[in-house]
Amino acid sequence: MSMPVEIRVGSDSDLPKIEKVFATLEALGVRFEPRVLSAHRTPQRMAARARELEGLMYKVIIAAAGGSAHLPGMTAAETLLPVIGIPVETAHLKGTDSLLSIIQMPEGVPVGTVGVAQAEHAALLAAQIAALDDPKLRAKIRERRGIGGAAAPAREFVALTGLKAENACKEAMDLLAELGVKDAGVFEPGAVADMEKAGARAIIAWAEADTLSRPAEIAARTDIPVIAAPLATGPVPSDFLPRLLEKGPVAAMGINRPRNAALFAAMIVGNASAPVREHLRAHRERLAEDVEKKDSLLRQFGIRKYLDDLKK
Ligand code: RP5
Repeated sequence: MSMPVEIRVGSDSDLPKIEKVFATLEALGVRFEPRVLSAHRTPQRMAARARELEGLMYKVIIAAAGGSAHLPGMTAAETLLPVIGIPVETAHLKGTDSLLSIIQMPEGVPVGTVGVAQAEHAALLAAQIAALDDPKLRAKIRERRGIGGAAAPAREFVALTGLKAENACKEAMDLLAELGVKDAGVFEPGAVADMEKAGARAIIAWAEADTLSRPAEIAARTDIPVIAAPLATGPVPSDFLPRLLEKGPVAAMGINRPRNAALFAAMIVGNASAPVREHLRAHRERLAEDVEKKDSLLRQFGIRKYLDDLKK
């Protein structure tokens, strides 16, 4: 039997805090491998293991960490599998530190983040991703979550929803096409049944200050993994991300990262499509080349000229 989920924590002190992950996956009959791999204390071991998982046919990684919680992001930098991050609650900052460390990833390397201590949401998301081509497991998840009916079999299709976010939709759809995802379409947020009928493999739900609960409302009606993509035009209040993540299960991106939402959706599609995974690999390589090019120009011209050019 294949092992679809790896669950990694930065310290064994995290294990009791995410116990619901294990209980939920056990109840659904989803196999998993738990590991203690620290981004800071065992960086090489953590990275080497992350690089192996794709070849071992894993489908998704759950990574939990607290405080300066770099494990999910550093794991995501080493793999093209979708990574779900759980911010562990901390004594002094109540997990706000963990949440911000995990969610605000740079463009190119998304982590699908759940709310602070939302271990059950992380497990459900992982199960939903692992179940996309397994009708029996999908039915079990829907039953557990109290979702009636059955979705059409998942095809290479990503649904996007949230009509106010037209630019974000275009950016994400362009990137999905570039990554070789065969089909994508925009729906009204209430049209969850249509997204299910269309055989969506992932749903990208835009959320703005006045629609922060929308991704979770959609997620409440389907077992298709929902990617919550928050958009803002200026500084946001401190409860912006906690409100986005209050309910679920949703895999949230950082603020104003529509391309990361597309990449995360493509990673889910990549579990069932070798060409999409190859496009993701090439995309990741281009990002690295771009950084290397900038570094070599900086060394060539020196800091003064480089800064002058940047300001032009
Ligand atoms: C993080 O630091 C771990 O993931 C854990 O949440 C936190 C504390 O680790 P310990 O000091 O308990 O090992 O990296």
